[in-house]
Amino acid sequence: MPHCLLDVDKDIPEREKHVYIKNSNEPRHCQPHCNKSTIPGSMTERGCAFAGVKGVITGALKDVAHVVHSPVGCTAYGNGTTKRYPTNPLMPDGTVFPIENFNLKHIIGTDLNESDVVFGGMNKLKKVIREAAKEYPEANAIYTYATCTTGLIGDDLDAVCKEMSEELGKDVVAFNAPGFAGPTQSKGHHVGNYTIFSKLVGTKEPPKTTDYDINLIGEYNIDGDYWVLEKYFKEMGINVLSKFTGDACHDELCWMHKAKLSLVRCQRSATYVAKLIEEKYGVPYIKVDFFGPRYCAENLIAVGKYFGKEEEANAVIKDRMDKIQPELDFYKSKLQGKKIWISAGGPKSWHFAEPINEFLGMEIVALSGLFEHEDGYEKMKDRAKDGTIIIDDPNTLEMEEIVEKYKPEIVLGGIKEKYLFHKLGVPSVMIHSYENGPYIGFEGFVNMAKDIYSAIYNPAWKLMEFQEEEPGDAK
Ligand code: CFM
Repeated sequence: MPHCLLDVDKDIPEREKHVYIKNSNEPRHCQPHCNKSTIPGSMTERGCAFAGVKGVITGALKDVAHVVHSPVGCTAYGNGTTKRYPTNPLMPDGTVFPIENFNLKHIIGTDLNESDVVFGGMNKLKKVIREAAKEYPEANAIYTYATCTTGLIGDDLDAVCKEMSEELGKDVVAFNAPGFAGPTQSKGHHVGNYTIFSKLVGTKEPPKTTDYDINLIGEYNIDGDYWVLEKYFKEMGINVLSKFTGDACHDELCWMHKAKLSLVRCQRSATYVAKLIEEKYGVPYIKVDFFGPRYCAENLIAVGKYFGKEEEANAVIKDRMDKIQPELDFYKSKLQGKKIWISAGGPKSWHFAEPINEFLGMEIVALSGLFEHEDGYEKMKDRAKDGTIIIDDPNTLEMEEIVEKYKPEIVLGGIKEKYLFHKLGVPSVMIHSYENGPYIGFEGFVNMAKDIYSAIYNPAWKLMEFQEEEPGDAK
């Protein structure tokens, strides 16, 4: 079946398959190929498996020291300052964690060199773990990470961590997701989930429990998203016992087996751990979506129903909708009919597609993902109208062509492509780490609408003039 291809992919069959144009007459299984290795030469924006575990799953924890077993490059890449995970210093037992002295933004590297690669780096890893424990005595645990180099030379991180846990008297955990372990960061999410489940869940007890305890899984508190949801749950009388992992501490992961219900917020990166907890400890889980007013309301009601707190859920919804409705109406009047491309890792592309159309009246012309799997592309497909281009792991040339052909008036994307779009004269708002977030929940959706509005209506775009290049211009 011939796909409507992008011109730049005409002679690249491996890429052609990753591009799909929504056509509701086609069978359900028609969708872009995904979760496959990027082809050499394609300028991907994906992250590696190590980025998936450290940059997504564990980096948000407030009281953990991270030791990256690698040459210095991976350490620079994994530095937490690039990710916006704010944390509150309050610990579950009411004490205050000294975040200022600790600086969770730092990671500690083993700085492998050639002789370590030849003779093995395990002794160096031990030395660095000891140094980390000394440098950050407040850290309640130390996590260490394999990387491509240590994966290749075969250093046994588990053995080192076992020895160091005994020596230091605190949890030292090995995350074995060397960069090459899978095609994308998604493999690192997977390893992170299994490691946390097998090494930590069930090893500690919470200071107290209630009948309304939940695990909020796959919520990383990007630009304060978790704090929005936390308020809703508090007002409903529901207690977040553990977060996985935004604004969380190490111990919370260890007592996730004690909750009454798990909510899975990011279903790509964290459904695994919820399933494992259900299988072993009988804690049921539900997949939830709090992006956009309608999903947020529906899912708060679902959680409310589970705990017999539907009325409380309705009260939260009414209060927030009353507050945001006038602003929503304003932004809709300004954004109605504008064309938009949503380009996230995967989940946010399907979370936001319908709300942006329903509440802001915008027309989705393109959806894309970096590491999404079949189930996620199926959702993108279900939520797009015919003719929408759905593309997996787009490269720069493809992005340029999509801008040219589909003419989005704004792209929701990441920092890696933001300035590419700006150079093409198209405003771009960061949907990964946000501009002026949080973007979740009722008020979060208004924050996003406001950022989209100010980006599109910024008078700077009128000043851009495009001149056709004359042949011979480039000297
Ligand atoms: Fe989940 Fe996320 Fe996302 Fe993600 Fe990401 Fe992200 Fe994302 Mo950027 S955990 S999959 S690996 S919702 S960092 S907060 S925005 S690509 S769609």
